[in-house]
Parts: sequence; C-alpha cells; structure tokens
Amino acid sequence: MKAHDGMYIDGEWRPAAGPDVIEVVNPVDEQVVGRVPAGTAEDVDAAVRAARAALPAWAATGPAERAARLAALRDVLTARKGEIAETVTAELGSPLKFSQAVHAAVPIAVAGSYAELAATYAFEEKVGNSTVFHEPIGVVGAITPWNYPLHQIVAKVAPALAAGCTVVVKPAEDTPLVAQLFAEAVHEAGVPAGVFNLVTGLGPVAGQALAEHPGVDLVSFTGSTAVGRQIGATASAAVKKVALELGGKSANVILPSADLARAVNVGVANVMSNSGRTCSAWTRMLVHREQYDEAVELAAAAAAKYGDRIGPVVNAKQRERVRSYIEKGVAEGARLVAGGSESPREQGYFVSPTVFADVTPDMTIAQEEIFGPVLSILRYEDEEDALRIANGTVYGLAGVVWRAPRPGRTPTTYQLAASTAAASTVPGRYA
Ligand code: TXE
Repeated sequence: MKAHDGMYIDGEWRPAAGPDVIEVVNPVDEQVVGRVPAGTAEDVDAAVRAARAALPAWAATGPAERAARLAALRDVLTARKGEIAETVTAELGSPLKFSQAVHAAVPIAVAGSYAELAATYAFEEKVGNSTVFHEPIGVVGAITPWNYPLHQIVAKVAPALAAGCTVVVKPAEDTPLVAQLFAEAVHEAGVPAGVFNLVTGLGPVAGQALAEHPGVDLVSFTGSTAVGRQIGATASAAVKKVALELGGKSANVILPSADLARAVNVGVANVMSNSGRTCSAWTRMLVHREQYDEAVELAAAAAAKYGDRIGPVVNAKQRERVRSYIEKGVAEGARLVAGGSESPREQGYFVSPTVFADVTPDMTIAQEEIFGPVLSILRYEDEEDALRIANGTVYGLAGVVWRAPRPGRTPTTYQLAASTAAASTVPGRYA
C-alpha cells in the first residue's frame, strides 16, 4: 500500500520530527501493509501553528467558497472510491464489498451533505432587533478511531471546514493509510495550505499532545470511554471546548406484535456488520418471554450463516478483549448458542459471530461495550420491564423498537436514558 513517510502540514508532506514509525498490519493475514511516521509533540505543534496561521483567511472566506472546496473534496473522493475501499480493506480487514458500500460511500455522502449545508446554512440570523453571527470556533483538534476510519475523519473535518474552522487530525494508529489518502484528496480539492493538517502517531504521544495544545480551541474525539474521560478532563483544565463520542450498548426491543423473524435477522445483521465494530450497534436484543426460545433459535441460525465472512477485528489486542468478554459471559452463566471464544481461523484476528442466550441485565456482557461480533439476548416480561432493562446501562447512544406497523399513526418512540458517558456529537448512522 502507498504510504507517506512524512506529515501533511501547511499544504505539503514534511519529514517527521522523530525517527519512530508505526507498522500498519492487515488483520486478515497479519502482514505489514505500510509504515507511517509516529508523530511527536513537535509535529503536533507545527501542525497546530499552521492551522492557526491559516485560520483568519479561511474564516473570512464566504460560505460559497467553503461549499465549493467541500464539493471538490467530495468529487476527488468519489474519483478515488476504489482506492479508498482497497486501503480500508488492507488496514481494517473488512471485506472489499463492505468497504466499497460503507467505508468509501458513506464518507463521500457526508462530505457532499456538508458541501450543501455550507452553501445554505444561516451564518447570519436576525433575532428580533439583533443579528446573530455564527462564527467558527477556531482550530479543531480531531482524534479519530479505526472502526470507520475515513467516515470518522470526514464526519469531523467536513463540518469544521464548512463552519470556517481549520483542523489538525490525529487518526487511529491502526488505520493511518486512508487518513493519508484523505490528506491527498484535500490537497487535490484545492483546500488552502494549513486549513487541514495530518499528524499520524500514537494516542498517548501525538493524541495527547494535540488534546493538550493551547493553540487548539476545540478537541473532537471519538473512541473509548476511558480515553474520552481523560481528554474531557484535559480540555476542561485548559478551558477549551470538547466534543466526545464514546461507546454504546444499544438495546433492540422486539415487541410481540413485530415480525419476529425479520426483527431478529436484521438485529443479528446489525451486530455482525463491520465485525461488531460499531458504537451504535444493537448489541442487546430484548425479546418477550413467550417468543424468547424462537428468537434465540432464529438468532443462532442467522449468526452461524455469517461464518468468517464478516471479517476480523482490528488487532490482536481487540481479539483478546472480545474473547475475554465471551469467556466472562460463559463464566457468569449465559448460554452460548453460536460462536465462542475459539478463533475460526489460525491466521488473522478473527472472532466467530457469537450469540448468547439467557443473558440477565446485571451480567458483564449486558453492561459493557464488547466491540466485536457478540450479541446478548435478554428476556423481558412486559413493556415496562423492557424499558427498564433497555435504560439499565450507563450508555445511551442508540436504540430500536420493533412492532407491527399501524397504518396512519406516527411510530412510537421510547426515550432511552441520556448517557453521561456517551454524548453523541457526530451525525451519521455509522459512528
Ligand atoms: O480506543 P482508543 P481503542 C471503544 C471500543 C473499543 C475500545 C478500545 O469499546 O473496544 O474503545 O479501543 C487515540 N490521548 N471504541 O483502544 O484508545 C488513539 O490513538 C489522546 C469505541 O482503539 O480510545 C485513537 O486515535 N488520544 C469507538 C483514538 O484515541 C488518545 C471507536 C481512539 O483510540 C489517547 C473505537 C490519549 N491518551 C473504540 N489514547 C466508537 N465510539 O466508535 C488513545 N488515543
């Protein structure tokens, strides 16, 4: 895979300040597919300075010019769609078709929607006798994860650029190659030097330097709750703005009136998609006790059909993490009806699509984010009970209720408890 040995700063690829490199490994065959520099605080500082210097001019460009650059970015990404999909497949391990349909197509659509928003957004608003001006916050430090590597970058960068902010991105160390491809696309799209900058590197080094940098006005982070908490504390100590998009343990409530087979099959597909690496995945399926056994049978059969076609998880550490959750599920008394902790292949970081029955709300696998292809099926007595179970975690990222359609009536929605640990700031289904 093509890889740059420098950082994209102030409109050019510059040599990294330090000698360290990160090896990018394909999770399917464990082979190195590229090497990128491991950035230091010095690289981050250079990138933030470039972003600060570029800010006044970029903030002063009209929305029409910013919309034009974002539209150009969408067009470049569209032209390089095939390359994006191949790059994500090489570093994330997802099947090529999924990379084409999701990892490439979704961020292109997101870039396009922010191009439209930049052109139509009311940056100036009359409120009574006053005029409200919506001004850019300033320099945005974006720290992104590996699960939807390009989408996570575009979902932060496109709105920031639309608003007139400048950006420094520190992508996940597992998936820096598509981030470099994105920097090339930004360049090709004619975005002025310094408006977008990329520093590859490790979280506790480059990521932390970016979160702490006094020249950054807003830190936008997506990743683990533990790191998010740390970044929130750092940002508040420095009195800067922070946006955190963290984990999830979303409930999929199937009411007795729903089409059970459809609800279960879609529910299983949702969890297995991207090998379970989706923070909004419906990882807890809640089924009425009278339909429980049938649902478990359907879910086990659906999961077994996927085999290793869902692709691997991202690295050895994640595979161990997911396996240990599966072992904990068994140890706490849940019933394994599909998959298990045994890897389906000798090579690569694969985990079998796994389904647990007889899961109770207090079990670890019903409370903690696993971030792998693991579904927990819980039993409920009535709607009140289902709601109580659904709301009974610290998470609140997404939620689903299935019931028979009632023609002419607006769908019922349940208010799931807002989470303190997961404040969603990024629009889009695939975060
Ligand atoms: O995340 P990290 P990891 C969850 C999921 C997963 C778990 C661990 O449960 O199993 O997190 O994944 C950077 N200062 N999600 O360890 O470490 C890091 O370099 C500044 C949910 O990979 O949080 C990367 O760019 N930055 C999630 C980013 O933070 C730091 C997606 C995320 O990595 C840092 C991914 C530090 N001290 C994982 N330490 C979602 N919500 O979609 C790390 N980073």
